[in-house]
Amino acid sequence: MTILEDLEWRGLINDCTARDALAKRLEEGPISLYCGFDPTADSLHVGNLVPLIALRRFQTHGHMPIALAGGATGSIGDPSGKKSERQLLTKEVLDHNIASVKSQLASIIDFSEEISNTARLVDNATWMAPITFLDFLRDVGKHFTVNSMVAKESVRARMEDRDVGISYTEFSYMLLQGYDFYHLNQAENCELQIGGSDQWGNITIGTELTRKKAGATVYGLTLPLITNADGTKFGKSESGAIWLDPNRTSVYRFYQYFINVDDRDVIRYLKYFTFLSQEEIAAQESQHAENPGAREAHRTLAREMTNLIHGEDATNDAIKASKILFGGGLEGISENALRDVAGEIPNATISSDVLSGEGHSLLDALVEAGLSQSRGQAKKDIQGGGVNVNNNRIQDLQAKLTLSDVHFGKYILLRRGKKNYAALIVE
Ligand code: 383
Repeated sequence: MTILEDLEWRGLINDCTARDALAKRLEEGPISLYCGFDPTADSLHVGNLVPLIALRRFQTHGHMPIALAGGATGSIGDPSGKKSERQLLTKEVLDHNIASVKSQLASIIDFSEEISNTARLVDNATWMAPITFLDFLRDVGKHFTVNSMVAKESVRARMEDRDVGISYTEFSYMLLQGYDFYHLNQAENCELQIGGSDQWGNITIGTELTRKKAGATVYGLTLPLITNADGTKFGKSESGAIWLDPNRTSVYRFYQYFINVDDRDVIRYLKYFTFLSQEEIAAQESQHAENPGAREAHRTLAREMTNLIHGEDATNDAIKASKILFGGGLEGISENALRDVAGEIPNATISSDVLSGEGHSLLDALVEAGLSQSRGQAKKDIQGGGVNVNNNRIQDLQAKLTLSDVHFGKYILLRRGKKNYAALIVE
């Protein structure tokens, strides 16, 4: 399969300029292509993954991906898909965001020197910052009529909402992105820009500018914006966006997000996000149709995604943490996994002095951790056989918690019934 056939089969082509000519060009030999990411936060989120992973798909087919971090464009703010004007970021915030986003970009595509089509990372501030306003107006602005610019979806939507409007600053954004494409074509021989469907207007400004200024043909390809079958926004959970940075979204939550995707979405997402082959996905599809309750396809999706972003060790931790929160034993758990478990459930602190020597009454601990309303209730809970310490059932009313119950010097896991967990954090 060619790269375009692969993308097509995965449902990843939304729109494309001169598709046949692009197909022909791709057959002739490797090309350089790019996708841009603005450092509007200090982490990318799963919504950025489709184009980023697509860069890697092109790379696997021998092409040369360029990831662009928008040091310049990020200081302006893309109006595409935004209902209102963005808050300008301060220089300090931008610098911090750019550094973080750059390192995330570098984790998905292959930057190793050994391969001939090694990836590149560029920052548009490098070439944008030195350009003067006058030069920009003369060399770039002159090629576009305001008439055509206001017709672009990103601007039109904001012009129609008269109360909100659009600043001259954001209005100019498309020209900055357009200039990037021209620049990368001249400097890096870049011939294709990809992005989400929200980027179509900005991408076609670039193809047009490159044709007008250099007489060169370059291509644009957009990928679909992902929608969940239930109509909710992909990549958002109750607690906000699913970020790639594990400090913002724990690896456990990241894994769980994909485990919990709607049954109707799981096969589609395997196609969008993983590198599994057509045959492998077909096998997942028939398994899923036969026995959806086994959630094999979900597990595959969650594992593949977590592996890609966080690596194998963290993925195994997340799987282990998931098992524990569904009643599994703590054997072989790593400190990170247990930390993630503790982060997901209510907790109470307990001093290590209380646990030393004789230890601390489990009855009291259940009350302190908020799992039982009173000592009396705690007794009933234990007698009923529903109380677990570190997921081992305890039926002795006299049971004490001691230092030997503490994992990694810090955690004791309590559970009442099937689902009520609490962590005792030892201090
Ligand atoms: C900047 C300069 C360029 C080319 C692109 C850019 C960034 C672009 C943009 N992209 C979004 C972003 O950064 O704003 N103007 O958050 C998102 N992308 C990708 C994809 C997506 C888009 O990073 O659809 C989702 O992730 O294109 O919204 O020369």
